Amino acid sequence: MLEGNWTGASTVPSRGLYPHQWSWDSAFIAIGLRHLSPLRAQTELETLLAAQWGDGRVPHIVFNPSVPLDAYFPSPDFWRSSTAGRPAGAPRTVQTSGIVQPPVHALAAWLVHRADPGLSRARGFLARVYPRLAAWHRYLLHRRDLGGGGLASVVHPWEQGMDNSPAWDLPLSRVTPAPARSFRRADLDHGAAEDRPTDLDYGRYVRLATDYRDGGYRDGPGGSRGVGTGGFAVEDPSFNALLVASEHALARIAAELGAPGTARHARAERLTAALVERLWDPKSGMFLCRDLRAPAPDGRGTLIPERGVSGLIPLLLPGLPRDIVRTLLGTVSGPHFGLGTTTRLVPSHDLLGEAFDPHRYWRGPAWFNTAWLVERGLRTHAEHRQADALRESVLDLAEATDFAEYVDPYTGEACGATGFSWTAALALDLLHSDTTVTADMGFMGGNRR
Ligand code: 9WN
Repeated sequence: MLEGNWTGASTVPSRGLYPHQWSWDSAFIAIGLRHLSPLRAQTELETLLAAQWGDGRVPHIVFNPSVPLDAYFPSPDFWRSSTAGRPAGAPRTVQTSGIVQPPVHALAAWLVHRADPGLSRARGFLARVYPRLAAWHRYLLHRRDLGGGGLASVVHPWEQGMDNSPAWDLPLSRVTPAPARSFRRADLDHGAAEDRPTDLDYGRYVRLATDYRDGGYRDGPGGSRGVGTGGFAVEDPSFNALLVASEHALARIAAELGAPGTARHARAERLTAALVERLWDPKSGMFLCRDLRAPAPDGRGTLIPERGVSGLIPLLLPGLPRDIVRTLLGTVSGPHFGLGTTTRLVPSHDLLGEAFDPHRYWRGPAWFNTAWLVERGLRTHAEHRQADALRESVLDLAEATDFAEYVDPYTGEACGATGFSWTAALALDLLHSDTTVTADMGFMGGNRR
């Protein structure tokens, strides 16, 4: 399947629905591909990073020029990266989107390197990707610290990767939708309308992206009042936890290249502390998103009262305080997510939440990338029995659904596209994975320092 979705320099998430290169998909794909072909895994990341902008951002889509414009919306003529994105340093020769996706890339680069260190050294893989990854993290930590509290913000639901999560309903309600007749969705040519976001949600996605583009993709200044340029600014636990994991990976990459990684590890620890300080909600027993645009007297925005799988992903971090780990473990298997009791894979949204829908995009179904992240998290904290069970479910369901994009969390019924690349890649990774990792090592391998 991964062979079939390979285009020569990268892998499409799915042939029909997503016919270009996507940023966080490529990172997950590389993590699986490393077991088949370390060379292709390296190439996957190199192709993505070659489309990096001058300001450091790694675009969420790199467009394939041979795919017709109407195959996916929003297409290159919507984003206009090489013109509207010039002030932010968009490349001239390749068309991209102007928003980002979660920073899984340094983590992927480190894991890819470790799959075949000899090939990696011979090709100078880490030496070539390191400066780009460092610039990418700099962009997120400086230009995107819109709340001024040390975390990166997302300015569009597509940036966080869980596009239609009920967590966005409140911040999106303040965004005036673009008129439905002003754009044509392509996703409904491939997916069932009742499983996909509504037209109203799409109108809001389009408005936010249009405004960002028309402002030259400029990011707002940081500051305690959460001032940015657009109508949507959210601090998300999964996005920031992945940034922490990637910072630790970058430290290991630096050390491998002969530079000390200590400062980066220290930065990752500070980020972890900011994550806890700004997003941990003891009442919910998990991390929540912070809406920086919500009016609040202290200017810090407010926590969004929706439990999404995003709030469980920090489990990935070995440096999380012990009491938080214990609480999170209870939440994963408790009534809101039901892992090991009522659900087969971790649902994307609270089973007991009003918005829960087992089939609609990111409003309840289970995805394989979040299952993989939770499995790695359980493993990191030595919850091997639960991790083994989740690993089995991923392997069973990936095969039984012909590598579905996502599944009904209760029944495992296939939803969305089939032949979905990260489903195959991450199942492959779990097939090959080390099931004996310890909290001290984390799943990245090697000592933490
Ligand atoms: C918008 C490619 C991407 C994933 C996202 C998923 C979906 C796109 C869409 O597909 O988003 O980026 O058109 O819905 O939500 O996580 O990266 O697989």
